[in-house]
Amino acid sequence: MPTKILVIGACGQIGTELTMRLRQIYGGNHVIASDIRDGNEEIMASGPFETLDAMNKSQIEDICLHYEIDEVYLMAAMLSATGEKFPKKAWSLNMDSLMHVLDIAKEGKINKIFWPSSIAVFGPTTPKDDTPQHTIMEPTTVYGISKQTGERWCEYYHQKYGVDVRSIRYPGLISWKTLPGGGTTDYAVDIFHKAIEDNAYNCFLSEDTALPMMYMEDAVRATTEIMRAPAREIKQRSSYNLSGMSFTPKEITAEIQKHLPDFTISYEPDFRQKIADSWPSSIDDSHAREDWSWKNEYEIGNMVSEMLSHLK
Ligand code: AKB
Repeated sequence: MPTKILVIGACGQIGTELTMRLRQIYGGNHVIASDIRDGNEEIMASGPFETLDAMNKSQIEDICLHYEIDEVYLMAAMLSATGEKFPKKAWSLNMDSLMHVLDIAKEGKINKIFWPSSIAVFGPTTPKDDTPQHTIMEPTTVYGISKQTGERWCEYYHQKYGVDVRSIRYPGLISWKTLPGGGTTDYAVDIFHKAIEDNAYNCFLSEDTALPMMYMEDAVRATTEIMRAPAREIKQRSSYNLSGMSFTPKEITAEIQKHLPDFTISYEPDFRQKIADSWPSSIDDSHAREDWSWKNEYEIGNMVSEMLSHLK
């Protein structure tokens, strides 16, 4: 029997591209897209779609049973910046949805889960450069606290109940196809749109704020690779550090100026600066490289060229 997949949060930044890739791999009818709102035309036309509230366990369960789902990718979440505005909502959405899916797996109704964690699990007391897999984790955002708690639950459900749950700590993700919503790393996508529309960008982070980032192609490939790896290779059942590239607003500006010499940037840091300052500048992902052969393909140079050529 071919694998049947449910993507929860299929219409968000990662969900949209991940769903399309999964449909290429497994076939449109084997990948059920679901979200609280409708998606773009591609998502709606390329396979089944279900309206689903990720906080409603019986809705998730009904869809899993109806479609005989094997794997759930839980992509619904409230990100760091929006989470600071709605802390209780962020906590409920991020935690309830995860606990529902873990419980459905524990009850034997699905076989495998992908759940995204984030570099937001780290905090100001974490070593900033080449942040190791195992280190101090004292996150200061609600989003980060929910991701760190989620990691503990994933490991617990794996050790105690044998649930096959796999996870990646995504850095900031950059894509030309989908827009991010409510994150601190969003500037790294906004900057391309503004560079093309206005030749100028007013950045909400300061020029020297280095953050870990990744091109969406790499992130989607990492996600499908970790899920297809043999279970014995997945040694971290909390979540894996994953690295693509690291840059500051000043560095990405210089790279964009190689293509658009008249592009200018100004800086007006807002509340997101404090969040960014609490996160790592770069990530050591040697465990992912050793355990399931992760390797990034995109650095800042080829990422910027691709972004601009697609958006122009
Ligand atoms: C955010 O900025 O909140 C996210 C993340 C790093 O998880 N992109």
